[in-house]
Amino acid sequence: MNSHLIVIHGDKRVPTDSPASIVQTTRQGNVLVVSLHNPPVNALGQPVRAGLLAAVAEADADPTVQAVLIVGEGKAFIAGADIREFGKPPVAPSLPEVCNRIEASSKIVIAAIHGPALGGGLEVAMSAHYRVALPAATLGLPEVNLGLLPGAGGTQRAPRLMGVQAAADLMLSGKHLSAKAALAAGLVDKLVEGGDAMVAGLTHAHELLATRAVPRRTRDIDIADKATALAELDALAADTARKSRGLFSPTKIVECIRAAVELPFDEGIAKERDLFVECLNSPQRAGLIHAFFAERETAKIPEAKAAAPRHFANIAVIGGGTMGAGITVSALDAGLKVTMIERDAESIARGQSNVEKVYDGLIGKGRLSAEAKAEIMTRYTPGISYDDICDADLVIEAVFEDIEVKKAVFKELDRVCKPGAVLATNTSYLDIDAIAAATSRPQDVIGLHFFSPANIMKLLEIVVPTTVASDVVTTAFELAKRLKKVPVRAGVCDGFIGNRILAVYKQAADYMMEDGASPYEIDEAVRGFGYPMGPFQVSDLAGGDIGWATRKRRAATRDPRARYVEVADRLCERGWFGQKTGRGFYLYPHGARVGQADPEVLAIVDAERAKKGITPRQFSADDIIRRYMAAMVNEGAKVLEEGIALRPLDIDVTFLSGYGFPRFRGGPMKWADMHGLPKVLADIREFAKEDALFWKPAPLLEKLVAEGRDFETLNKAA
Ligand code: 3H9
Repeated sequence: MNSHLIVIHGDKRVPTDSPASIVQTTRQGNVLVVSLHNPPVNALGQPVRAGLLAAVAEADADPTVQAVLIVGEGKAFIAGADIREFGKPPVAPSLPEVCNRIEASSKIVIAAIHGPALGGGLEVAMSAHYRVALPAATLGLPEVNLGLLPGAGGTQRAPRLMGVQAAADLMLSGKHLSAKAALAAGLVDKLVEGGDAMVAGLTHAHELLATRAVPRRTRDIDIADKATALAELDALAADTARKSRGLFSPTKIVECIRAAVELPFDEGIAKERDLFVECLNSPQRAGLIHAFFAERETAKIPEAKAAAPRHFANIAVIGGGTMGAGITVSALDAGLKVTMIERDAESIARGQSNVEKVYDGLIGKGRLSAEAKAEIMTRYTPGISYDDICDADLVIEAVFEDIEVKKAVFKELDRVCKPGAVLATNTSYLDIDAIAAATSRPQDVIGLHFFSPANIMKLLEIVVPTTVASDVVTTAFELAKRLKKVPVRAGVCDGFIGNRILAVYKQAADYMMEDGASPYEIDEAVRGFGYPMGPFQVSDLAGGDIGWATRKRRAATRDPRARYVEVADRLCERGWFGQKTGRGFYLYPHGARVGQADPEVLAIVDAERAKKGITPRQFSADDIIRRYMAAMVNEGAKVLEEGIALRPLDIDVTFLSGYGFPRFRGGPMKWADMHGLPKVLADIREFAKEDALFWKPAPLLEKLVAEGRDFETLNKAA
């Protein structure tokens, strides 16, 4: 018995320095089985680390132990470091220390992997001397997705086990390898088809002991052909710097791998530690980890406690245009049956062809077989009569964005659909309370706002009208899960969460354009912030006519005192709707997808300025971002205080998943917290000197600043 004092609980022996049930050691003959039980995913929190350290010490001190087997209970082997600990003061023992101790053990150590072995989880496995996997195992080093690098020896051990290129690919992509792929890559020694981790691990341990196997330490493996590896790393470093678009950790990962090739193991580990700490302290880590948890929080809604989802298997989609077809593909991909309804034979043929086009595209790229497409299409039924959907469990309307057209559709749905069917509208702006009121069953009506292309975009705004039943809301969240979407609960208002806030920061961009910044300067500044595109490029991609229709619809209710920029209207009047017409804010000669600056657009902007007597002034990239973000955050705060969004994190996820907001900044509200709410409010007050109506500070923002709080306090309170 060693100094960590092992207490006997029945046949379970539990280290006293870890909570009783988290790390358990059991003797199976001469093998010490160390099983981790830290639900939900066996993350390597402090008690787990302490328990592992104690278990190895126990094994080393006990001459009757000849092998150690590490297994995880539940679904995961180990999903990595406990992400919730990052940003808090570190508590010993550190994970690198635990991994080094496992590797140094005088007894052979085997890891038996039956589920996710990710990040620190794979680092533990790579520190073991032997690895066996079951078919459901997934192995990866996804730290890059959290703004980190593998910091417990992963950058040094993975290249030794699987080669420099494969290890770099694993770490830079963050992808998870299947058990088979991990075997092929040399990450595991053996794939066992049947049984559980304990049986597979014990069997392997006994086989190893029978052959008198000794500890086989990954640190002792030589990296072959170092000269070639270093040349490959030079190319990789250049490629990574180009592709990582402002991300911090990918280039550091490459530096660590270089250290693995050039330096002795312990020096490589020291280098990895330094660079890991740099990543840990970077704001990108905070933003990316916020995004990770926020995406899991949005499904936690008040209705979940009150009501189980309704059953659904048969979906109906009304409308076969771009949106309807995208929604249909999304549902078919999730294994659901879909009936698509259009008004006549010609329209439904077009709808079906829109669906088939998606699959044919995948076949063309070699990502789908013709047989797989045929199987998918057996679940698709075209129809031109509402009576064809009397059995549908859930209907999604995706017709023309006009309230009267939508109300007429819902009257028909009310007439034909079975009692209890969920009736959803895909409107992106309209009043869903009014649509619900057009039926005799407003409790069944909800908004499902998909984003285009609906089969690809992750965001699904679930818009909850006042009259809807709780189980309809939970059904919508269940559907999102089936479709692998990121759901966000929103209340009813013009534009819900996303488009409402978008309309305001787009306005701020228009004001800057009229006051002196060119649309190209604004787009460049926004790209520099981390967006893939600027607002004027987005407008050209979406089609200028869409925004034009919205502006016309809003014209009657627009505050007459509000400033209105007419540049986009001038372009639309000329038929310049963006990419699809060959010009918009940019020129797209010969169908080009990347636009060129257009002097005629600049002349139109100048003419508009002159008309209003505006003398153009300079805006730096920083000026542009300050206004752009202040408008976004201020409207976000208004959306929160009106209860349109449940929590600031719901706004963050909306913009991360649906509007291209740079993930490493965590979302607009997280950005505001990190930037400092007092600074955001001070900017708004300064801008209000020019236009007090537009730059009216949200009372919630003022309140938070006055109380010294931030948006995170609201996330925590919810
Ligand atoms: C790392 O290891 C750094 C080291 O290299 C160096 C250290 C020095 N920690 O996703 P799910 C929670 S960095 C804490 O819904 P699934 C999650 O929030 C880490 N919590 O389930 C959720 O909680 P709740 C590298 C974690 O079945 C619950 O578990 N590892 C962690 O769809 C269920 O999660 C990664 O990046 C964690 N590490 O997917 C892996 N992981 O129920 C991150 C999960 O309260 N994890 N939670 O909402 C994943 O990719 C997925 O969670 C996994 C399961 C595939 C494992």
